[in-house]
Amino acid sequence: MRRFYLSAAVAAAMFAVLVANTSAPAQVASEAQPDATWRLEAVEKTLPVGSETTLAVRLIQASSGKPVANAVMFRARLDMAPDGMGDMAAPLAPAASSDATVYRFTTRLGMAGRWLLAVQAKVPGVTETVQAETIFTSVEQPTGAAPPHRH
Ligand SMILES: [Cu+2]
Repeated sequence: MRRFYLSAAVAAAMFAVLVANTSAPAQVASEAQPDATWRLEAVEKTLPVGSETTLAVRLIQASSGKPVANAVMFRARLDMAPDGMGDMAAPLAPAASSDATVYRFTTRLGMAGRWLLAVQAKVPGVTETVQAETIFTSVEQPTGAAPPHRH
C-alpha cells in the first residue's frame, strides 16, 4: 500500500510537470525561445540498403520554420526502433557538407525498413541541448546488388 501511494504521488508530480509544459506554448511567443521545439527533416527520406550511403537532414526550429545553420550535432544514432528493432543500429559518421543548414552522415543500412535518426545538437545562441529525430526508409535497390538480409 505504501509503495502504491508513493507511485501515485510520483505520477501526480509528473502529471503536474506535463501540464506545466503543455500550457507554456499556448502563451504568446516571446523573443526568448526557451520553449522552442525542434525537428529534423530528411533531405531525402529514402535510402538504399546494403551499400554505403550518405543521409542528409536539416534542423528546423518549429516556431519559425527556419533551418538552423552551424549547429553541432552529436550523439547521433540510427536504428530500427520504428520497426521494433531498436537494438539494430547502423554505423554513422559525420560527413562534410557545403551547406551550413544541411547536416550529413555516412552510413550503411543492413536491412530494408524504417530507421530512426536521433540526434542531440548544440545550436548557436541556444543554451540547452536540442534533441530531434526523423525517420528514413531504406529500400532494396532494384539492381539486386545488395545481398538479402534476414533476421
Ligand atoms: Cu532490422
